[in-house]
Amino acid sequence: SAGTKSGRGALVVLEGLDRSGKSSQCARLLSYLEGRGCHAEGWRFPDRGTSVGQMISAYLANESQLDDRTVHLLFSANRWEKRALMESKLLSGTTLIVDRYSYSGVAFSAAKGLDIEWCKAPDVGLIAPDLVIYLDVQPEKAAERGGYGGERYEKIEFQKKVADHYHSLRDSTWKVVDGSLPMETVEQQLRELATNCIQDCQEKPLTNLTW
Ligand code: 2DT
Ligand code: MG
Repeated sequence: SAGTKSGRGALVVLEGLDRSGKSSQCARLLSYLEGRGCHAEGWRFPDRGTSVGQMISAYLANESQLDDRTVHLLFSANRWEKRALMESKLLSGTTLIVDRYSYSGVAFSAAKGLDIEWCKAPDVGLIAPDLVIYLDVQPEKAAERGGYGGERYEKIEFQKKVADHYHSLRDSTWKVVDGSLPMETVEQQLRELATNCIQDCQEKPLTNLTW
């Protein structure tokens, strides 16, 4: 069952625009899995707790200015600095529920006009997710949800471009969930997707992201 440590953990990523409900759904999914005796942890990127993460956080708060390519590479470095820990957690049977990953990295930087292949390159070799859940919410609807927090990127015109780039990144590991449905409905869909994924990948080797 999902509660045994017989195999490796699953790498489950949630993606979506700002205010799409990712963070709340990650928390709900995590407590559900923990309640079922599953070894799981919630992670998020950017991880603002490292020194690279603090540079990113200052940039997002408009407290510092950084060149677009430079900040792109910092976001990627922020995933690379967590790769070894991520691998050891997964191999020891812990499932990781991750709020944003490389897809945010590419979609947000490409929305600034950077070349998409250039954006993908630094993340090649990170651990490939077993499942990417995209919470699909129209940019207009997301903006209505209590507004944005005032960080860089939290502007509707920019979010529309991000949504287009997310769309072009979809592959076979993606499941698109309608994030405008009631919170409990979304939660139920995520429970099923994650539970199936955890079962399915117990015996599968980890693979690297190749795009
Ligand atoms: P949060 O609001 O989820 O903390 O994200 N971003 C994120 C990027 O531009 N590149 C990345 O690689 C990642 C992981 C998305 C803060 C903002 O950072 C953006 C929103
Ligand atoms: Mg945000």
